[in-house]
Amino acid sequence: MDPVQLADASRLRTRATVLHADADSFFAAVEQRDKPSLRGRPVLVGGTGPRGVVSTASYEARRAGARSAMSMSRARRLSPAAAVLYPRFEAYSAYSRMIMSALGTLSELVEPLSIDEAFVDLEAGPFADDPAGAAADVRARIRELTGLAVSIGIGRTKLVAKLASDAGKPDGLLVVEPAQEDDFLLPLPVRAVPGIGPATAAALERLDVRTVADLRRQPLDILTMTVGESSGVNLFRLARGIDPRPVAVSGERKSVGAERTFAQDIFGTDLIAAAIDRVTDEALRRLTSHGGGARTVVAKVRFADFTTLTRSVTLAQPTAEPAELRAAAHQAARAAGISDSVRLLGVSFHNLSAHAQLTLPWDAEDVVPAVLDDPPDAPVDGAAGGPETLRLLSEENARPGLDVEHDTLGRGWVVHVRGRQATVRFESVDTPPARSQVLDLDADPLLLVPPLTPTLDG
Ligand code: TTP
Ligand code: MG
Repeated sequence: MDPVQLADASRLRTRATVLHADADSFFAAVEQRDKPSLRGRPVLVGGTGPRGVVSTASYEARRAGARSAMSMSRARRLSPAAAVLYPRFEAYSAYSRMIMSALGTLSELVEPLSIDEAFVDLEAGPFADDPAGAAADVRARIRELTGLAVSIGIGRTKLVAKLASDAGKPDGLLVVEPAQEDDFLLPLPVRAVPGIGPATAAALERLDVRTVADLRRQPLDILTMTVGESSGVNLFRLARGIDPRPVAVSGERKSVGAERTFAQDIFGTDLIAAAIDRVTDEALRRLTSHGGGARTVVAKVRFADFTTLTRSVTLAQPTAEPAELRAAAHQAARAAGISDSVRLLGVSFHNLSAHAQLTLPWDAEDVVPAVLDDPPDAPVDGAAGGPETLRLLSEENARPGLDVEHDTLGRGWVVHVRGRQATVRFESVDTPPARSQVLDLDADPLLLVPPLTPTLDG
């Protein structure tokens, strides 16, 4: 493609009608919402063990230098006053659903990118003539429904919309009109541009290219020689704000996996374990090419008599770590109670997460024993323990931030547990902030409970 043709692609859309929304410090903001005593205070969410990694830091903790993907120990040193909390994915998913559904009122075309982020094509809805008004309304609506701040950027392309929402953070709304695009883009550092990773940025730095303006001065052949043909063409376009990608309701994959029917039925622990490994290898290859990690691993087993069982294992947090996923696949297969000849084995990954690889490594101490869940379609045969329903809080299963309930004191969250002494704050989304209280778990048992989550019908 010659440069003229490349530039033509930019004329696809003439108005700034691509909207990008991204919640501010999402996990930490949900924690501050659900835990009133933490509002306005530094919060770190992530692995809480000695080798844990930060998933996100509240803006109060960011002011002290704490960041996503930093080791938790370093973040704690930078922000010693921070509350350090273990992630509660159930709560984040519920808040995410609320945000996505509010965005759905703007247009039929909503493309979620991650748990707290989506593109919306305003041309496909009633607000194409008033993008800024639509954005202000939806931000107010999301705040009312969830209490969360979502930053919004609007531009003619996905590239500009995304950069604009970043530039407006926190709690920002920035519309970049087509005529302002160059003024907005040219001074930005190339590292800020989505799609330019650290390796490409380093290669560009060797050409003295640091800003988008520097990048725009590079001829196409220099770029393709430096970073290869397709990345070079891509950089050439990005530098000119050319991004013809449409907002697409992505047929987002719900799962990836692999299965194998054997030419001859197999039996025996070793053979079956080896077969599980081979099927898992294939499933892992597909997961890797999908990108990201998974939280639930399902094993499917068909016996010689054609009865088929599925069993799943849900991990405490999504992971892209092959060893962890493999162990879960074996655990799920064992739960199916293989004792007979097997015709078919399948392994699939569900609850896929784009961020999983960034949250690694979780420390061994962070790994809550996997929950075995019994899929509703699976015959109940007692081979697998059913889903755990009632769990009493103890030193072993305690993680800071988890929800608990007391007979008379009501709902609260775990600060920490030492021996049989639990420190808890009895507060929740619409109570006043509470002081921490120390309870003796023998006298005052506490139940671990699922988060109270916001719902669309109030
Ligand atoms: P982001 O939107 O990248 O980050 P954020 O919402 O915490 O902060 P902001 O958008 O204001 O800059 O990611 C959304 C959530 O995804 C984040 O709250 C936690 C999770 N996450 C990880 O678990 N690991 C990571 O490395 C990153 C970047 C995010
Ligand atoms: Mg965010």
